[in-house]
Amino acid sequence: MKALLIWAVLLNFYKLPKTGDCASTHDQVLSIQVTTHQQADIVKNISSQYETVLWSPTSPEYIGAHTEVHLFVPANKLGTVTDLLQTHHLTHQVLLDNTEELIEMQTRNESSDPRSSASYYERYHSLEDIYYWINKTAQDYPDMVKVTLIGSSYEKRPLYVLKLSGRQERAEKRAIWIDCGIHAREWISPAFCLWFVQYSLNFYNLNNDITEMLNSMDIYVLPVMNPDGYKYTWTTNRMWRKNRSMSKESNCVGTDLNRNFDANWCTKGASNRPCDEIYCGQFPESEPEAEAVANFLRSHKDSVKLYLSIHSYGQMLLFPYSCSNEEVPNHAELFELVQEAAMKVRRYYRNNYKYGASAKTIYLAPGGSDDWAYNLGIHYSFTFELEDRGRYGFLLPPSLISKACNEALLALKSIALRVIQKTQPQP
Ligand code: 9B3
Ligand code: ZN
Ligand code: ZN
Repeated sequence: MKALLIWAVLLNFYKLPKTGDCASTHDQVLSIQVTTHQQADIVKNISSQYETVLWSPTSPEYIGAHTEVHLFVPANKLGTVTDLLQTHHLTHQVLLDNTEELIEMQTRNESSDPRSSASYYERYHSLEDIYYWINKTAQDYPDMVKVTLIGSSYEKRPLYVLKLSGRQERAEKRAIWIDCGIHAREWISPAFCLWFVQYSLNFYNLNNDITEMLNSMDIYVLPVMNPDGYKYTWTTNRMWRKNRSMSKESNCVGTDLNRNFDANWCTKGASNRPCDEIYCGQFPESEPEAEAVANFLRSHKDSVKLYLSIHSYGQMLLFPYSCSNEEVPNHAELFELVQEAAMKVRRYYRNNYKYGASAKTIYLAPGGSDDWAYNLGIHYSFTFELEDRGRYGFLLPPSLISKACNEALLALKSIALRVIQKTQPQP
């Protein structure tokens, strides 16, 4: 009898925090299972109100009848949002029950760290710190690193590219381009660029793959393509995606740099409304960040053989087209490359990456940098979506940086070495 009573009490206590009207005191990320078109409309509606931020998919228009939706909900709106979900028979789980704590953990100790220690690469860094790191890296490896200014952001911050070169002189060197940080909140992306540069410089002449890569190709690395947005995620809003340009027609800020390139620009999968997360901008390359990258690639298009853009999250190795359901002429070849890379990641890290043409693997979306680079003539063009699949999403803890970067590095090396073989200059 007594035991029964205790059970009853325990069960009730267990239930208490789960009931819809008892709002959490923390900002949360919910995973919502949509199964009908009517539910899709409800979730689209919720996701454009209540100060929520859609994590996945990127825009309400990508929500369909069978979409798993990841939605950030601020603490003071949780009651309202979960009530609405219940009313419409939408099931949900709490993915993250306290995002403030996670954010705090990712930004702690940042300014006090020794900038050379190995653990430097297992933390996230402020924009100021990354600028310092760029300078320091160039000074420490004067024979292998050159820094070039390729333009500046809307708020006039410099866009620096590191050019990594092996110590072997070769005529007519081919090149690889890697950009990180197109989207501000995808912090693992700049972290990967730093990781990659550090790895390349440390293991040149020690690891065969990286040695071969640097001896046959120059590697251009843009660590933060969207510095204004990145800065904003550190100071004001961790969930920010776009750049920070002001629009003339509206009070909303920011253009999606990955919708601003001239590849079926602003057709289905992008938006012409400045308030939207996938706003395409006023015209192709209207944004100084996109224009700077496009100008650089146009002037290096004969040497650059491999284009790579790093994003998160979702664990995918993608190639063109994203802006059309059409297959590119070398679809089969690109498919083989990502398939092999994903297979290696599965084997060595026991982790699954999806792979394929973007439009079919993720969603139809125009104006992306990889499609544009492909049409420019860089026929090995890829977008990587790094870890994870939604456990932490954009708030991947620092302790998981090394695994995320190592597996992406493995995929990159796999693809790059193949491209080196395939683009061997004919004597
Ligand atoms: C989008 C486009 Cl437009 C592309 N060409 N390649 C990849 C993507 C997916 C990323 C995006 O911008 O939405 C995922 Se964050
Ligand atoms: Zn809180
Ligand atoms: Zn992205």
